[in-house]
Amino acid sequence: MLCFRMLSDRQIETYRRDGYLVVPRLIEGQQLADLRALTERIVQEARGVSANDELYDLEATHTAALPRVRRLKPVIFKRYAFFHALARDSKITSILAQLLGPNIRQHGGKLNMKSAGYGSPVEWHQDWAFYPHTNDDVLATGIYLDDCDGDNGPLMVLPGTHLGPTHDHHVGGRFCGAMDPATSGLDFDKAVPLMGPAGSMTIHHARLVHGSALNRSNRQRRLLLHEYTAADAWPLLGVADFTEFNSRIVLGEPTIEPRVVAAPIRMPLPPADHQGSIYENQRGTSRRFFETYDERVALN
Ligand SMILES: O=C(O)CCC(=O)C(=O)O
Repeated sequence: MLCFRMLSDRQIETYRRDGYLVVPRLIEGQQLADLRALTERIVQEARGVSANDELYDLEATHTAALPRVRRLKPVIFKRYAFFHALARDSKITSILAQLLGPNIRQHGGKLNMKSAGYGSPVEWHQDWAFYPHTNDDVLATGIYLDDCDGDNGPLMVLPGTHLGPTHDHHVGGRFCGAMDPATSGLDFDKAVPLMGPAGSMTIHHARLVHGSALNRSNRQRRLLLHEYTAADAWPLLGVADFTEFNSRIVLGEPTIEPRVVAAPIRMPLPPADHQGSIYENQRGTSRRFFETYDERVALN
């Protein structure tokens, strides 16, 4: 008999109140080894790639000879059976069902690398600012491929902010995918790092303010992010391909009856000057919170 890890009532209450959870060691053994091996193979295949493409988002210091990959893009879920299956794994969906209900769609996802010594920071933001929906039963999970502690760039969250406003993620009238830390009115000293051994899964609500710092350690930190919605949460930016939209149902059934629940919305329009991954979008930011690799090198 298959036996799934379930959240306790207390964990569900904590998620509703604080907007996040960590489930330690959800992915283990051969499955974790396969995840790491496939990721390493895809990163090695970036040798010879000289610019960002459909699969790779590259560090500014990447060269074709010395591959430095910052992110594997959402196409991994279509191109690799392993990633497709993991996003639907019942170990994950049985937990999601407790938070989102019995019908769930994968919105997207990616695998963020934070390479040892230089892995890029991600500025404070709310995922909701990128993909508002008709209701906010929307969250992201993150599976750590490596042990993650305070030194190798853990995902950091500001508890309870999923119940507050949707912050301005625009600069000069264009979306930039990052909040201005100086005008947000938030106390970033209250940020909580989400840490755990490899295979642990973080969960954060789409409206929760989060970000992560430069990796200053000599250990990499890779995080496989899956974005999920209740099936009746429909994206306000629209559905381009209905068959493809329904192909992303990971649990239960699709619906053509979106549930509409009021939540603060700002549309991510007009699009960012540097449209692409969050790292590209955030190049438009006027004020940064986290130190960048270049700043660190200049200081030393
Ligand atoms: O990789 C990280 O630490 C944060 C990633 C994130 O928040 C995002 O890509 O939306």
